[in-house]
Amino acid sequence: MTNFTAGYFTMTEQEAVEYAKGTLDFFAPDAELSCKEIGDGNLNYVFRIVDAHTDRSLIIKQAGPVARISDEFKLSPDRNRIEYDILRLQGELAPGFVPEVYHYDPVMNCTAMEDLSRFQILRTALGKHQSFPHFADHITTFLVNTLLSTSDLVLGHKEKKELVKQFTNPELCEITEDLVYTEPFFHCPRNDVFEGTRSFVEREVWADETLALETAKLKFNFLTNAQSLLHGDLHTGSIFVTEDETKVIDPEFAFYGPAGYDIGNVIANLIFAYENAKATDGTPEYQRFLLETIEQVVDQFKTKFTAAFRDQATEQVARYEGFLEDYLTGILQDTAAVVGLELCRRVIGIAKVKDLTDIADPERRTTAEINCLTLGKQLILNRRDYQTGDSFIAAIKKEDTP
Ligand code: SR1
Ligand code: MG
Repeated sequence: MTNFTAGYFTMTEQEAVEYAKGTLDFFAPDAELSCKEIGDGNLNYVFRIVDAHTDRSLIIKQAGPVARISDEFKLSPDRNRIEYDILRLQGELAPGFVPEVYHYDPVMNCTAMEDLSRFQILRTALGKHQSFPHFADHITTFLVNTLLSTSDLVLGHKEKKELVKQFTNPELCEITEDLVYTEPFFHCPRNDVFEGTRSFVEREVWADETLALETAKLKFNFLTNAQSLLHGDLHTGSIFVTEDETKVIDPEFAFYGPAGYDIGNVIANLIFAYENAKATDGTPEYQRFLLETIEQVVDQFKTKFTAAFRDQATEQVARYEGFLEDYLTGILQDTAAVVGLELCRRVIGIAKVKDLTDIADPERRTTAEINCLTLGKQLILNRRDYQTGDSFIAAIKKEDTP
């Protein structure tokens, strides 16, 4: 019998079955359990456990001591506590948009949660050129509900500061500070640039001092602007979809930061899907679906945020004439900048996206990557110019090659 209470170790599939049987009040005593480790992210082990008698299943997600992508990243397994806490909070703020969590274990640093196997990862589905007409509506509801409700606009300021403490996440934030805001913008040894794209990066990114200065300003915004409780890593690999439902997973990077960080990640990763679609001969209808979704994410976020603010804001001074407009302008400006940063970092930095790396033809991959970098620079440098969905679309279409 394995002892799961004496100290932390990373589980094998067999130990995960034993853990589920002995520790979780989920399966019947006569359950016939099997397990497969299905994690394909950078940081964790994900065990799917199924009872052959009933087909009931659950997920045990265990934080590993180092990142799977590289053991240079040493990470506190406490991120699993953060993930459990925020999934419960997001489940209250945005019901139906996150998996149900059943159990958290601070010794084994694992969380048991709902199995979403009937869903697909959005990045994978978009790679197969599948459309999700309700996605913009769903994700903007999730964004508004989580970002507005955790801000000083709505929460009492002492209550908000308690949440800031609870979700202080220095190690995971450091990864973002390094991989998103710093390393891509100088010749850092950890970068990983595709050969065809390299000369463009050297000339247009690493040699651009104006760009470097703007990224420095943005990094300090990320470090200091405790505006909303963020998901912190809201790319299309952190989103599960069916035709009718959307669930946001993997919030282990959660912390208090600029609201535009989450919105910008969603948009940038839809742009990766768009670049992939162009490079892999996605139909015009499919490309149009992606552009319309991007436009709707921006515009529906603004509309829903405005309505929810009018309904929920409790801070007296936030209701002064013009305040909401100024606040939203700031969020959209941060959004545009983060779209730009994410577009650049996934091309230049160590953490890649399949949308680009799966483009088999080297010339097409280079074109897609250079489009991302050109657009990324434009959005970082001119972030004040992107306040509407159609302004984002105009910028994206400018990079379209004939
Ligand atoms: C070391 S972790 C690399 C990346 O994977 C995560 O999903 C985050 O996006 C992070 O930047
Ligand atoms: Mg993740």
